[in-house]
Amino acid sequence: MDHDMHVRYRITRLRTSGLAAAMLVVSACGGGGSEPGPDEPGPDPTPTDTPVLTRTVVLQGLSNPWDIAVAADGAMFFTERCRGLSVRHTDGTVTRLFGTTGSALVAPDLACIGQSGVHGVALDPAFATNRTLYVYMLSGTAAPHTNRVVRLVLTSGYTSAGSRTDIITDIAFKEVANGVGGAGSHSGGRIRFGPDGFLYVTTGDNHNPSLPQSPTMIGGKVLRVTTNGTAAPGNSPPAGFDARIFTYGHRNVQGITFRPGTGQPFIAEHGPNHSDEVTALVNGGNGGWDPQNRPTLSCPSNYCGYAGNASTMPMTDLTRFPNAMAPSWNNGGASQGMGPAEFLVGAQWRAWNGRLAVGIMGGSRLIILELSAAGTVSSTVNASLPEVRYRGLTLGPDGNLYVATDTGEIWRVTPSAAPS
Ligand SMILES: [Ca+2]
Repeated sequence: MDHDMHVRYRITRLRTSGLAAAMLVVSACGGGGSEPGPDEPGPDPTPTDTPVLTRTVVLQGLSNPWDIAVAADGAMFFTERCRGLSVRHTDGTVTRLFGTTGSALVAPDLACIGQSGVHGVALDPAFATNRTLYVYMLSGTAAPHTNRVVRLVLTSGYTSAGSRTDIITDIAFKEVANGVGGAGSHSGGRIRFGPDGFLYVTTGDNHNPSLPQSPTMIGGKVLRVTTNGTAAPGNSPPAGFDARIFTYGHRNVQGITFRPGTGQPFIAEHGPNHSDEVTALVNGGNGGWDPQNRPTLSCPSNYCGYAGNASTMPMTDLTRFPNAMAPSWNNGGASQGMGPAEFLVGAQWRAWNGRLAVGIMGGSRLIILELSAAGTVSSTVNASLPEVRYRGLTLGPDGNLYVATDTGEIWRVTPSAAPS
């Protein structure tokens, strides 16, 4: 009896303690909102309800919008694959800042070939004071073309861009079509600052069988660099690897986001004809993708990436690389064009607070993944949103999710509690 009472007491204490912690989180995320009055209920400290999503079309008629970054002052920066970087000011007007003719700063070397062109955009952690941002783009400055990360400084009011500095210039590009696809394939291109203040850059394998496991070529990798493009301190790839490499052995990573609470990076990458993967990254880890020639397969252009199945050409080859990072989720074994990923953060996301949103292009949906503490996916649900190709996802400083679609639109998705 005493033992049972003691157990009940402990459970009560734990619940009370958990409640207090949850209430603190809600309070911290409340943004200084008004206190509930004496007759009003306080906020639900542990919402378990699915949020109601309100979708607003912020921009339409765009040309392949690819990525979005929202500043604390409400300015929304976005890229269009073949045009460049623009900003939507808070009054709704748009200024083309960087890219093709008509931009405030023209990039004469900008190229748009196949899947490649202008991809990711990220704001400097000190953007509010230094108005510096970063863009991933395909450049024809050198032959062959290269994918680059370019740093720009904006004028006050965001009316023009200058001080262009190409901080990474040697990300490989697929120059020539081969037996498995056209030029410009698999360029990666999402860029995000982590909570550690360093810039993470995702790259692709270019349909080049050697890239993912190459120690020196930086395609098929996740890079972690300073704002000057040099290797961030603490990267620990194997000996002999380029010091900018954070993880390697990837196919075509186009989503990266950081888990709230732990800061661990999670990526989303396309599978070939199977196994889209979400993977929690470990510093120096191998993603286990190796499309180099396999004697048992018939591989066009010596690229085996499409030649096998989940057993003979796995996205994570634990036979060749027993220590590879196992995926958190593999899309049920399917390949539906997994692209962007973003953690949802804040009490306004109700039960989805802390869950991972993943955009699917071929499969035309937004998936919400619930993760265990260990990082494996414990449940999935499709968001109630239109069936389009989800190209870009960004959580704004206002707590809303911004979505770029292949139908040329940017949406703001606002969560709220269902009316009781
Ligand atoms: Ca993998």
